[in-house]
Amino acid sequence: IDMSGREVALIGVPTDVGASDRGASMGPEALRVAGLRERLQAHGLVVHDRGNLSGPANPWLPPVDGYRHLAEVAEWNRKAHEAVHAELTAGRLPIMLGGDHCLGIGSISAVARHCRETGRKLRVLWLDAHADFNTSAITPTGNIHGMPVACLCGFGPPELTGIGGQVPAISPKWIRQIGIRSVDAGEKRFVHQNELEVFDMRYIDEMGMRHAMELALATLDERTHLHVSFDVDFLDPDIAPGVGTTVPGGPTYREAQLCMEMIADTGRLGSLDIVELNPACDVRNRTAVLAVDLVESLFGKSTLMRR
Ligand code: HAR
Ligand code: MN
Ligand code: MN
Ligand code: MN
Repeated sequence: IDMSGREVALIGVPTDVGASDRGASMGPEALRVAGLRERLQAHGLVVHDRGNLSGPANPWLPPVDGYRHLAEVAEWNRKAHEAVHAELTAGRLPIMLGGDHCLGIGSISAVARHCRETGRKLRVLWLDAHADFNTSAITPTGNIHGMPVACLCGFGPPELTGIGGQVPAISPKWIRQIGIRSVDAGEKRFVHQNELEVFDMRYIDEMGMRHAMELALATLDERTHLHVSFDVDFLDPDIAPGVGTTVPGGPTYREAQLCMEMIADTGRLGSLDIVELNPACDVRNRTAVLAVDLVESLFGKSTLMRR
């Protein structure tokens, strides 16, 4: 798949209001310092760096009624939604640089709206250690970065579920989760109840990344828009220490590369989030460099073998 000539837009969304560790707000700049723009350009992509959106400061308050910083999370997500939607409408491929994963609400609701407007089907690949399917009733923390998948499926406060003008924004049937290995007790029941398709680490251990991705990418066609929501804590912390919520036992370097390469091979990638990178936890920006390396593969970094 040759992506050269394709226009992409980098949208920095520097906030950590959805998390309980500070620092994901520095993610966009760390990805730029790691050479994201230059590496994509080297593959022939036409890159527009839109700089960073601005929004409310992190008030650093405890949760209220099961949500921490709900008003601030809603404001950042409304802004992310509009920015992502504008790029899609203009025919560009948006890459949202988070920021914590609460921003998946704004980004993916924009992609869903674009798909409604253009008669496309949507498939969301959620690469993460976490299912992010909590609600205010079951969250152990109140952190909204643990809730974006539930909010997108219509389970959440109207300030978040209503972004993009249709509730729910997406169906659980459109989602494939990969790399999952930390799910809270109530969240686990809710994931099963809603029949989310999850390729957890046990599945990847037993069946391999190749088989997991074959199933996650099955039944795509030329009308499918593929959105990848890449939470950097998907990766094993041995190779990716720069996240606030590390969970041991994640994909290795090669497993993660294969995952990205198989997505690239579909030729259906239409939008991307890179979230939860936390430079305050990183070691000399190595996690940002790794994330950029994986994103290159997502855009078809050439291998020697022609398949
Ligand atoms: N499940 C936990 C919670 O709800 C931890 C969620 C952490 N989320 C992220 N993004 N880091 O996946 O608080
Ligand atoms: Mn190349
Ligand atoms: Mn996440
Ligand atoms: Mn996560």
